[in-house]
Formats: sequence, structure tokens, C-alpha cells
Amino acid sequence: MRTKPRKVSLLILIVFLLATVSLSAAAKNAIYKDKDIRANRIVVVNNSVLKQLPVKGSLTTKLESARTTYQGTVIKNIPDQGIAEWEITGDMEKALNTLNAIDGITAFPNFVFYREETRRGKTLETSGTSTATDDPYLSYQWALNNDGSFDAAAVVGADISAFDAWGVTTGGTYTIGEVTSDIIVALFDDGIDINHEDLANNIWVNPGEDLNGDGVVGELEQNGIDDDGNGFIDDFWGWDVVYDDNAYLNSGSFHGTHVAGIIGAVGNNTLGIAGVNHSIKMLSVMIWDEWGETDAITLMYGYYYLSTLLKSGVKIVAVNQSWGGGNYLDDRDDQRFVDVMTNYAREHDEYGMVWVCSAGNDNMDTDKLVYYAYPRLIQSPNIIDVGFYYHQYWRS
Ligand SMILES: [Ca+2]
Ligand SMILES: [Ca+2]
Ligand SMILES: [Ca+2]
Ligand SMILES: [Ca+2]
Repeated sequence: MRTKPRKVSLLILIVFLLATVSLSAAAKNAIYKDKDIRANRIVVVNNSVLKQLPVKGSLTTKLESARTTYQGTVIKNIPDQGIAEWEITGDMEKALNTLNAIDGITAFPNFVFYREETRRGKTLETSGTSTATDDPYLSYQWALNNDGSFDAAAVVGADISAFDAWGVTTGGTYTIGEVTSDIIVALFDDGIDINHEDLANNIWVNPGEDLNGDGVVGELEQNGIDDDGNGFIDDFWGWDVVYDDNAYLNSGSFHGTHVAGIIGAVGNNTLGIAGVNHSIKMLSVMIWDEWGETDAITLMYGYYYLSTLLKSGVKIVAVNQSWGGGNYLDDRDDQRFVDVMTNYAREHDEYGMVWVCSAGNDNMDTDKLVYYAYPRLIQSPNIIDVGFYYHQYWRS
């Protein structure tokens, strides 16, 4: 007699949990002026704080007054940046107009972005060989060296001439003046499987959290202390800016590990494939949630995280950004978001970090588009747009 009610209550609990999950998922996003946004969420930027200028008391008063009017609750706050996400009640457009009328404040909806599905590569069943490296699947990597053998349509030389590049460098370290550094690349993606056998040796470990400096994260080093003082506790391999923790994978992760393999699978190790860099250090900035979604505030938080590393002396040469958004050039909300991104791009440029962005699949000159696509069109000297073509030399 005692087990029956427990079963029922457990069932009710499960139903309740399912209902909660689906309700919150349904309520999460909304459409505002034809764009996907987080429902009732806006991003409020205090430009003075972002530009490290003194903040006038009157501005703070006006901001708080607007927050009261629209019953704004602060959901997220990026430390020291004057960037916050508010949940508001009432009219989104009125709230944005009120905030943008305050001199020194920029506000826009918390735009939502979706991860694109990637084309999965064909299954590799047999081992190939190559004279270039001993990685068994190298012969399938036509993008590195297309010798025409991939299939009947393959065009010899439709590749990035990686073999020639490897004659100059295969990654590793670089030296400027007296200083030698690892080549460190950040992946703005859905995480990296840091334990993958063909990646593990090429994963960055934050030297500021690796207390004994052996490049391995020991049990005692997982101490819950922000040892390098960058504001992120135990950020060994990067940061998960979606849930604000040090996770490097979530249940929806698959894209970042794929990209990590292209950038830096260990080369010449008789295993798997060869990365463009055989030897490199990659760190994860996990911007996508389990369902392949992210939003404006999360992306900014990711840029901020990279800024903290750059400022603490970590020499990241590039951040790979396989994501994109955009809208027509007269969209003020979008332009405000672009302004903040531009600010981060230029700050990263000061530290010599390049933004490597996907150029899209439009097969046209992106400077001639009637809409503004980002991050690839951000106006900063450190933006590199990368297009792609197929093994038949068809441009995407
Ligand atoms: Ca260690
Ligand atoms: Ca830290
Ligand atoms: Ca620590
Ligand atoms: Ca390999």
C-alpha cells in the first residue's frame, strides 16, 4: 500500500518536470521585428564603463529610473563592462527607445542565433597513406592536398597547399624578439572533446590555473579558486559562457570537435587525420547550448572572456568564429549590437588576435551585399573572412 502512492507522485513529478521543460523552452524565444530574440530580454550597455571612462551620476539615475519604469530585472551582468541583460515587462520597443534616448546608453534586444548544421564528412573506412605525414586518413583530406584521387570529379590542386605550407611550419611555437610562445587558438564553438586521442596533446591548459606547470590538470588544482585572477574560477581549458562554468562539452556538442580537428588534430602521430597545424594549443569558448542556440549577451561574454586572457598575457593568435548573423543596413537594433562587437574586435586587435570568420555560402562579393553580415563584416583590421570551395573547385 505504501509503494503505490509513491509511484503516482513520482509520475506526477515526472509529468511536472516535462511540462516545466517544455513550457520554459516555448517561452524562451520570441520574434521582434522579424528577428529571433530572447522573449522580454534586452541588452543594456553603459558605453562609459565599456570605454573605461568616468560614469556620470545623472546617467546612473536615468538608467535606474528606466529600469523601474519597465520593471527590469538584471539577469546577467558582464563584470566591469557595463553590459547587462535585463528581463523587462511591457513594450519592448518603448523600453528600447527610452534607453537609447539616454546619452551614453545603448540598448538592443538579446538576439538569438542558431548553430548551422555542418555537412558531415564521408565515413572513412580504409587507411590511406601519404608521403607528407603518417596520419592514416590524410589522403582523404583533399582540402589540404588535392591530388585528384578523392573521387572522379576531384580537381588536382583545389586545396590550400598545406604540404607546401608544412615545408615552412607545422605550427608549434613562434618567436618574436626574445619571446617564444605556443601558437594558441580559441574556438568560439560548442566545445571541444579535449580527451579525443587525436586532439588531447593539442589542447591548451591555462598556465595561470595549472599550479605546478606540468600542462596537466591535477585533482588538487581543481581547487575552486580563481588562481590567475581573471574572474573565472578553474578555467583550465577555456570557459562555457552559456552556463558560466568550466565545462568544455555539452550534450549537443559536435561541431567544435570537428573544427578543432581541422585546425589542429595532432599531425604525424600515425592516428586519424592531420590538422592544418600539427602542433598547437586550442582553447574552448563554448557559446552554443545543447540545442545549438546562443544569444547576443552570451557572445559578448565570450569576447569579454577572451579579453581577460589577452590582458593577463595569454598570447592567443586567433579566435575561430564559425557563426553568423545579420540584417539590413538600416536596422538600428542590429547596428547597436555590431557597435559593441566592433569594440571587442578592436580591443582584441590591440593584442594581435585575429578573428577568423566564415564568409558565408553566397558565392558573391560580400562587400556588395545589401545586408550587413557579422562578424565577418565588422570594421576592424583583424578580421579574416574564410570562404570555401568543394573538391571540384566549385565555390560555395
Ligand atoms: Ca598541473
Ligand atoms: Ca581563472
Ligand atoms: Ca584554480
Ligand atoms: Ca593525427
